[in-house]
Amino acid sequence: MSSELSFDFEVQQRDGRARLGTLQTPHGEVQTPLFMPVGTQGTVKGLSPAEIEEVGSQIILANTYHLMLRPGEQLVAQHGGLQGFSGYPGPFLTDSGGFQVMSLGHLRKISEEGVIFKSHLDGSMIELTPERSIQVQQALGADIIMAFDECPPYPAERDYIRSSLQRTARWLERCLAVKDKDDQALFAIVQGGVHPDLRDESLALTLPFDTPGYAIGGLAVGEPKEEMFPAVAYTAERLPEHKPRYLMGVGHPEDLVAGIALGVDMFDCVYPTRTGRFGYALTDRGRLNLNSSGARTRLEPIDPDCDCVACRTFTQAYIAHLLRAEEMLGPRLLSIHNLRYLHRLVERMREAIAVGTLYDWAMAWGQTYFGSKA
Ligand code: PRF
Ligand code: ZN
Repeated sequence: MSSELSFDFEVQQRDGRARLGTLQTPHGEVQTPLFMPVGTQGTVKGLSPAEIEEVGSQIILANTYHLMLRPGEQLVAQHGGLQGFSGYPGPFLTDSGGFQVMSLGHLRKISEEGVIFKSHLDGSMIELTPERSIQVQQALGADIIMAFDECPPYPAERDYIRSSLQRTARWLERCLAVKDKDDQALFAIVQGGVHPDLRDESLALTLPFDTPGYAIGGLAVGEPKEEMFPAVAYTAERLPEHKPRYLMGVGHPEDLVAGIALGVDMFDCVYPTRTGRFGYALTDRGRLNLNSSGARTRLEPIDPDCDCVACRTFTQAYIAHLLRAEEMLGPRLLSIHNLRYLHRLVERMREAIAVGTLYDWAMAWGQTYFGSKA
């Protein structure tokens, strides 16, 4: 196995199970815990690279599935990778593609070899295998690449979850066998649904590969939160102390607060940008609907304590007007505000971890966040 050059993770401080860390990547150092905006097509929808930096994003998630289909990984490679292609100079992480094949629903066949699916763009049949996923992710050039895994839907039969976590471990071995670039860190993905014994089995099959980071996959796929959080807690506390832990596809504010308290270091989710495009703003008092008639006459910003350009410059009434008039600045401003909100939320938690007050901070935050909805 190749050693990952210029990749390093250090835990600086702990508060309960929560950790404060630094992750060194070839394109810069990032502070954990962190939230990654989703840039599926090599762009965080609607934001320029300068705006992505201004809201406080440290690393962007891009998708193997979409970029291999269009424009093709070779064109990205001709730009020197995702940084040269997108103009965003910082670190990237790419997801491996299997999950996107499943969630886009064009899956044709899944076998030991890999998945065969119909392209959502032109209907052609495409094969994605562990080897091909790594080849594409190497061409895209992200700092962190993900193992090719299988994420069962919820609910799924125990036997199916079990055979798929075993297959995911065999696929991990195939991913590592073809990986031949040492400037990318490959993270393994632990599966096993919400079942502790299946999480144990996945951990036992995965940890011997000693990858530089681990993802908790297979959650936030429709299971109730009362089942998700115990599975996060169970898995996170069995992962190595000195490696980053990434909870895939999770990113509602309350999930970040709980996940960080349970020892997770990295998150990604389309939620802040998608809900922003739909006209919703995230705040400490819950989610604000700017499509509502009430918003049209509010002469105050979304959040007077927020330092984003939307809150520093505009009233809610103006943003509500933009949405009604279908002006593209509206969804853009809400995407900017929502990303800034999540990054600030995580920043506030990093500060609380640093001084050992995370528990009190989280209780106070929860009272405001949930209290105003009751
Ligand atoms: N595997 C991969 N990507 C993912 C997931 C997974 O299980 C999830 C689950 N929420 C989101 N994205 N490869
Ligand atoms: Zn704001």
